Amino acid sequence: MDCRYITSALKPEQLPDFELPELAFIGRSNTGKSTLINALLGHSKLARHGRTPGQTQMINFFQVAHQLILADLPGYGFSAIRRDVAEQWQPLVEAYVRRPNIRDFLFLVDCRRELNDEDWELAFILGRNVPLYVVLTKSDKVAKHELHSRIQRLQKEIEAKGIAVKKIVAVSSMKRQGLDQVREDLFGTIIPPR
Ligand SMILES: Nc1nc2c(ncn2[C@@H]2O[C@H](COP(=O)(O)OP(=O)(O)O)[C@@H](O)[C@H]2O)c(=O)[nH]1
Ligand SMILES: [Mg+2]
Repeated sequence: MDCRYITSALKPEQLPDFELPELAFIGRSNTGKSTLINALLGHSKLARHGRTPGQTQMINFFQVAHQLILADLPGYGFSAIRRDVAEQWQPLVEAYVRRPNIRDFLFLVDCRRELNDEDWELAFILGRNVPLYVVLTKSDKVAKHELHSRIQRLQKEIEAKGIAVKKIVAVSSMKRQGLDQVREDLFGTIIPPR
């Protein structure tokens, strides 16, 4: 299957226009966005794993099988550490989310974390465009029953906030769990190799 890196955008004016449908991977730094993109595509290092969270404030675009665009968005949640970096994030992401070819937002949350005000604010903004596809990452880090109650609790919290959600799924890129579900829900006819 043909998967390739297309381009990166550092500034709003560098955002490309695509005709193809696009899936946006968005979440805090270190939630596993890049690892999930690689795992979904059966690729070991197409999207780069960040060693230094918050350093690269770029959106990286990948094309899959000439049919789909995947966008790896820069993480957030480090404003206390690097104010200058955080200030680049907002205008870029605000311009990004308005692009009409975005089909789904994959909102990634580490399954061991609670959402804070910053997460809720973003979820609200994203959910206004398209119902969110919520992905609880690193499911290998918690017991099954814990994961189950985490999903149920999150579902209630999201409903209470009035945020539109398509689905909540749990994945482990490391143990390769939940990946088939995500592909089935969002990849359409594209079937990447196992
Ligand atoms: N245990 C576990 N670790 C993971 C998983 N996915 C990613 N990680 C680790 O989490 C860290 C951050 O991952 P990365 O993909 O760079 O996160 P990003 O900043 O959101 O792109 C890395 O050390 C990964 O190896 C997973 O499914 N399970
Ligand atoms: Mg990354």
